[in-house]
Amino acid sequence: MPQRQSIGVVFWTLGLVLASGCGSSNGSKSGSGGASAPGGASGSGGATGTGGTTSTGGAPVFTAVTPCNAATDYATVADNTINFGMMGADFVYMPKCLKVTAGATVTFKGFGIETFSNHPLAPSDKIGTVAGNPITETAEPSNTKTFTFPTAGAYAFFCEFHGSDLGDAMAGVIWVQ
Ligand SMILES: [Cu+2]
Repeated sequence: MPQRQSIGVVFWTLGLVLASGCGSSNGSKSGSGGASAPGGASGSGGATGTGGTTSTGGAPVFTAVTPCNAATDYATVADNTINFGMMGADFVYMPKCLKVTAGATVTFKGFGIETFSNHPLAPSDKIGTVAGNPITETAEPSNTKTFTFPTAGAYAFFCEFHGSDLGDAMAGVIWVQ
């Protein structure tokens, strides 16, 4: 079977080469030969998905995720840092609703002596974009952790001591556009 497949790929590639190498009149002829080769490049389970995040205008659709239920709740900050344990605001993330562009890194930073031991960080598996949330459970005695967000979505997080996976109290959302 692997041999048949690789032969198919060779024919397909050959068809592609011929198609691109020839003029437009006989290029289509070569191309059709390639497309019918066994074990070709066609696959199932393509990239289309349900419940997409793009609107007709192409801009990301806003999705309300507790506690960030309005698009205007989201802040942008120059260093993409979410602080926690700030004096006078010990049990909140600042900002709790952060907007970044796809590919950005976001740093969670404890103020002063506050660490992830005091405020264990976790991704929500109940609200927002659950699949592929780059945030991983972090409970170590350090106060800085950085995550990269390659894909658009609304990624919810919370403090396991002072928040909940439903977005209550010490919790927030990173909206990646
Ligand atoms: Cu906490």
